[in-house]
Amino acid sequence: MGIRLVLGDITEQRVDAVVNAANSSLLGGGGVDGAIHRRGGPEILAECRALRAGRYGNGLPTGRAVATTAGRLPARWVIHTVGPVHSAGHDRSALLASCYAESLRVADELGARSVAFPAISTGIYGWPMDDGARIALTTVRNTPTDVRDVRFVLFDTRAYAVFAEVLDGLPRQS
Ligand code: AR6
Repeated sequence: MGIRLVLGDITEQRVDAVVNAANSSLLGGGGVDGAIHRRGGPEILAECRALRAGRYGNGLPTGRAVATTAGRLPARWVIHTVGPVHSAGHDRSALLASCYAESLRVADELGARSVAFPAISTGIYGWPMDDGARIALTTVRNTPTDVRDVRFVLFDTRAYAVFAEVLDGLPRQS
């Protein structure tokens, strides 16, 4: 599997699946979530509402992932995952790692070969970028998957530089 870093907007990525940094309600929000629903149109929200009316009546738990259509985005699916809110007192890293691993598991179920990830939890949910990048890159590198192309889409040059430094420091793949 190849990992690439891209500076840009995740809603513009031509990939099989785009991952959304959602919240448990699945009903939208700000940041990546707001951008995906705005650009993707109402079909995505309609499927999210259907999930809430069915399997996820109590919302999507933190660390889990579920797929919908990508609506008008240049992708086939949106994989919604719920990152943990950063906490100075509690180590929630395993939940953040789970977002990446579960998203890849859902991508495999869909048959997706290319997936674009945002830096989950590093915006409104307050996760420090360097730690968020380390968890993102090590989890994706170590998760067995049929996905061939994993793209991290970073919104600004600082996030891109942090991801690039962490990626450079990872042990080479065997
Ligand atoms: N493309 C790529 N990256 C982006 C984009 C974009 N269009 N927009 C923001 N980012 P956030 P979270 C970056 O806040 O921290 C929502 O309200 C951003 O700079 O989108 O997981 C949800 O509904 C940051 O580095 O997600 C939840 O309530 C990263 O994406 C909550 O926010 C993630 O920022 C989730 O918070």
